[in-house]
Amino acid sequence: MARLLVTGGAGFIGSNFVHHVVSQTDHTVTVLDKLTYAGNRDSLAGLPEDRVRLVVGSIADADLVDALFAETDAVVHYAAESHNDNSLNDPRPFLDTNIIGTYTLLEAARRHGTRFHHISTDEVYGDLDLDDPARFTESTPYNPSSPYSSTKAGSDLLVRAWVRSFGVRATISNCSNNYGPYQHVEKFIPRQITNVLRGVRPKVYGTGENVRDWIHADDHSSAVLTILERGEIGQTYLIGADGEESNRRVVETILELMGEPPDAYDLVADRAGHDLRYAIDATRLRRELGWRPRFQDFRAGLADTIAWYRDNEAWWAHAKDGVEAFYASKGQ
Ligand code: NAD
Ligand code: TDX
Repeated sequence: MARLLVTGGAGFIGSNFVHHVVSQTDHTVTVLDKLTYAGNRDSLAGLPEDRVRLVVGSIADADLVDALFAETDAVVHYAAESHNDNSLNDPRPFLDTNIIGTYTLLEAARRHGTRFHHISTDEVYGDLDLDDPARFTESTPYNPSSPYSSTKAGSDLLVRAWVRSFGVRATISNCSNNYGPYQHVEKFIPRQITNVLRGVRPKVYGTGENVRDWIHADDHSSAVLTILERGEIGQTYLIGADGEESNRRVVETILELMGEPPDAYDLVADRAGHDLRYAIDATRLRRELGWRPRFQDFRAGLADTIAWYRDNEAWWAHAKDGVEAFYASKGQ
């Protein structure tokens, strides 16, 4: 049994990780989450109170972070400003949380000698051409495109420097696009599912040919737990489940699964600097740590996700109008 500190544990992937830890281990979890617009305490509802505790606060609050590290065996760091479109609108919170917040945690890890796992994204590697046979590996050079991905790249580099310069016991993982329950309606898949539930046509940026490499959030969680338990200190592991799909195909599948004509969507204004394609080669994680994804059938995973949003309107309804007003102001 270990005492875990999970930053950003009231967000999408962090809350999926907390559910996974509770069901698969006997660890206790303290969630440190600022409950920004993206955090939701309801994502932790129903978890046992003797194993999961929510502390509302910022990862950039050095005193609070120090006190929590003093009672923690290992930290899994999910907290971030996570949405590319928001980072194009107002980059500042991305610097404050993703860079200064990560720095604050690393300094505490250094003082307390705490095992630290840093959650990052494949977007740090930039993008690939649609017909490029290459996929990202752990040695692909960093080339981020957006304010969001550049701050994630910066935070990864801080972790690497704190490992080498100060001996912090850290690992890093860079994962592809996640889908599943508890994802904010600002993101692509929940936005389109909730649009269809509201009788609104899905909105696809540009030509819709952009490709993302989808993984179920629960598979991301099992990979992170594997790295936390057996990963080599100082190493980076890419996490992906061979799930490349164009945005068009994703929307067509959602429409089909929801009983609508597959062409009942609109092409809207493109995202500035929109990355074309991401693709992950997760060979290291599979070979060295023996990890395997459980959700191999994207269509079935999407059907489960649609059912979750249909059954949990109270979880997302309060955020929907504000998100759509933001997109409408940009012609999206
Ligand atoms: P999210 O936006 O759903 O959740 C982020 C959480 O962090 C929220 O609960 C928010 O309240 C909290 N937070 C924000 N600023 C904070 C601060 N200063 N202090 C404490 N808590 C704060 O994001 P997500 O999609 O769950 O992403 C989680 C992590 O996974 C991020 O680091 C992201 O870069 C990474 N990631 C996401 C994806 C994806 O597909 N969503 C893929 C790869 C990696
Ligand atoms: O309405 C939309 N229409 C659309 O076509 C939205 C919201 C998005 N898109 C496109 C943009 C992307 O090509 O869909 C794709 C996915 O968009 P997002 O859900 O915004 O994700 P992305 O920008 O790919 O980044 C996600 O994966 C990597 C997460 O938000 C990041 O946190 C993670 O690092």
